[in-house]
Amino acid sequence: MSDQNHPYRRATFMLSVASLSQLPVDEGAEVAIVGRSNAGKSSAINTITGINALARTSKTPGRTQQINFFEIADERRLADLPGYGYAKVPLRTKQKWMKLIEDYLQRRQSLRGLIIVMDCRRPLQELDCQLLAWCCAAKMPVHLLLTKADKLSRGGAANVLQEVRKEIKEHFNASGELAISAQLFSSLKKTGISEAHTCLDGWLNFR
Ligand SMILES: Nc1nc2c(ncn2[C@@H]2O[C@H](COP(=O)(O)OP(=O)(O)OP(=O)(O)O)[C@@H](O)[C@H]2O)c(=O)[nH]1
Ligand SMILES: [Mg+2]
Repeated sequence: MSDQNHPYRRATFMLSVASLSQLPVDEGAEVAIVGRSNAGKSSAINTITGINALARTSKTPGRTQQINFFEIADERRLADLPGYGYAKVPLRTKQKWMKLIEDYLQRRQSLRGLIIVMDCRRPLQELDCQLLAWCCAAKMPVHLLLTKADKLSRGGAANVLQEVRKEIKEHFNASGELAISAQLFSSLKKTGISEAHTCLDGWLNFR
């Protein structure tokens, strides 16, 4: 599929939910974008779809406090989850978000995979690892998007990618039976888009 003609450019905002009783019908295929607060999740959605203001981004961490759904095609969705781990929000709010994320992950039948977005300067933080461990236990496919790659030199970014792949192999996927992939990405420089599309194409059945 050529870069200009990908299905993601037809994405539209569906709805925003603050509780799981409001989730869209659990049918078809869905991919969730998760990660630490301020990692660049919403920016990645905009870059992947090529639609600038589709998902709201912010310099203030903790901007996305609800689950935002985007429809790519009939019964194919992306879900932008609230970021976890932001230190400055009150504990109760933090717990509420974490619970929303966990409940969503546990009950969502149409979930085909998780894109875990990590700032490539701070990959595999504690909560990322907790989430990865959960995915391994649930045999949920994961794609690690190491974003803000523009903040590192080319060689530095390549090293991070290599390190992350090594960590995954050693600590999370020793048997090699799980589908965990990783890539570099930059919303600023618009790099890594086609690699991300290839992953989504597989999960959302666009092949
Ligand atoms: N240099 C650079 N900055 C980025 C990149 N992606 C995101 N940012 C910046 O990082 C900040 C956070 O981006 P968001 O996309 O809002 O992050 P988020 O993960 O959705 O944040 P929450 O919704 O608060 O959890 C913004 O100031 C973005 O402009 C990138 O690839 N490169
Ligand atoms: Mg966001």
